[in-house]
Amino acid sequence: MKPADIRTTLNYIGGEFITAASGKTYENRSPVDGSLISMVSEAGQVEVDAAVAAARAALAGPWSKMALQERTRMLHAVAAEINRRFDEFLEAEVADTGKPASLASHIDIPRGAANFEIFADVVKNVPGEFFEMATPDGGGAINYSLRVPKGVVGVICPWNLPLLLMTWKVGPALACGNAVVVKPSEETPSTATLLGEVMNSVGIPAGVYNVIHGFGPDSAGEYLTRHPDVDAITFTGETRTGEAIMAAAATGVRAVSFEMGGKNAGVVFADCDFDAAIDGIGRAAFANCGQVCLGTERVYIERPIFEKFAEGLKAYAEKLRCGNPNDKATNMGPLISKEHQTKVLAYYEKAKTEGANILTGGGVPDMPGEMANGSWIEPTIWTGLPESSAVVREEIFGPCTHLQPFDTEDEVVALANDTRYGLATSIWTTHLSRAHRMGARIEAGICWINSWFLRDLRTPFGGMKASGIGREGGVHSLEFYTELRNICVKL
Ligand code: NAD
Ligand code: 6OD
Repeated sequence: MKPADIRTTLNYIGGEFITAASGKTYENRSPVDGSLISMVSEAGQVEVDAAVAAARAALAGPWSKMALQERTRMLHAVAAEINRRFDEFLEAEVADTGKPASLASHIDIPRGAANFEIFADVVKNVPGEFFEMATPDGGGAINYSLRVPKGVVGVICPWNLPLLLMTWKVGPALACGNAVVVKPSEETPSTATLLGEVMNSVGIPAGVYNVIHGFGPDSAGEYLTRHPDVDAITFTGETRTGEAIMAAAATGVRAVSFEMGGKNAGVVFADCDFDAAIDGIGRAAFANCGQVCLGTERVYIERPIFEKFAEGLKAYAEKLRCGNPNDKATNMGPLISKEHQTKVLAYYEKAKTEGANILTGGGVPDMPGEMANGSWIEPTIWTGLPESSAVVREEIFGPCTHLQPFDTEDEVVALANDTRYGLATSIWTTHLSRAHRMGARIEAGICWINSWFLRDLRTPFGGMKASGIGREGGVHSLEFYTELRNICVKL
């Protein structure tokens, strides 16, 4: 691409698209072929201060005075505008991530719109609390609750489902009347920026939604999470990053909501609907090139069907087609970056040195032409590793999974729970009672039975153990994005 054709992705502060005062930029490169997508204007402390100040000012302006009906109408308008500009969002998301357009058009972009609709409806319909009480003088008293916005919310996002995960937090935050400063991942700056145009065009007041670009430590991410005028921080990303953000949030005792890593177990019983289990575990292991926090990197299979299941999953993996994300036949994109490819390949090597049996994959596919410069990787299935192996214990975040046979329910519960994480699980069985028993016994915030990534946005979403703090979704999001106040009236 010639320099004159290269776009600059700008920060969005107080309703305006801003170049950082330092003039610093960084490259946003395509994971498909390494080509330059845009130069990104890197926010410094000055821009982070400006974004937080713009958000604070918005809270003092028309946003906080706006009637709930009007605020929620505007959020529906945001959703409608995302849908109207669907193709632009799709193009931007596919360019940044390299994920197949067929996937992004079914999941990422529709959810970007739905995340505004659902939370607009939730806040309109959630009832308050009311308690009557007796008092010694016989007059009595009543108590009722009020929900008020938390204030300025810092939103720190990852790169795997950029628009979906960002709006999953911005939707409820705005529905509750907060103002936000979003720090998208440095890998995927585009759709958050495009959303700024949407906010302007539907008339969301300036400063309600702000976007600053940059990295984590010693950059925009850290400046935002350390900013004393940020009231609460919501974060999706790696557990290690969550630890750093929690330390930053300790100053000023700011509230946090964390959705973090996982090493999720899939459990397949011999009585499962076999084809449905292959399809479900196949998606859980390989969708989005394995870059889904809810994905399954460990599968436990009841011994009588172990060999058959392993063959079935191998066939599933070998049918996946890497390629241009805009080709209809492509159902597997690249990893997000060369850096992530190096990390995932290191686990592929470790699996070899630890003696894994490689059922399929284990390397980098040959890609034609310019795509040879992308961060491609083969979907990979291993068997035969000990449970103590780093490959079985650590989150890899790639299209890979380890298969292990089991004999009893107690055994598989112990295996599934032997992890510091607790995000999600999927259980495949037609035995009704066992399905419920397993759902209760596996330590995970989200349990799918005979399904995977089936989302009702009213349900609580989040992780146990090192996978998260708090729950978002439906009314649960209100617990984080509002302060609940009690008013006690003596009668
Ligand atoms: P990451 O933690 O590296 O980065 C996430 C965001 O945090 C980025 O915007 C980054 O710039 C920022 N950041 C990094 N260090 C920071 C710091 N010290 N202070 C402030 N901000 C900082 O995660 P990633 O690589 O972008 O995403 C992959 C990870 O996200 C995986 O571990 C995955 O499991 C997790 N994830 C979890 C969920 C969930 O719902 N539980 C969803 C998606 C992804
Ligand atoms: O569906 C969601 O709301 C959600 N937070 C999904 C997370 C996927 C992780 O990669």
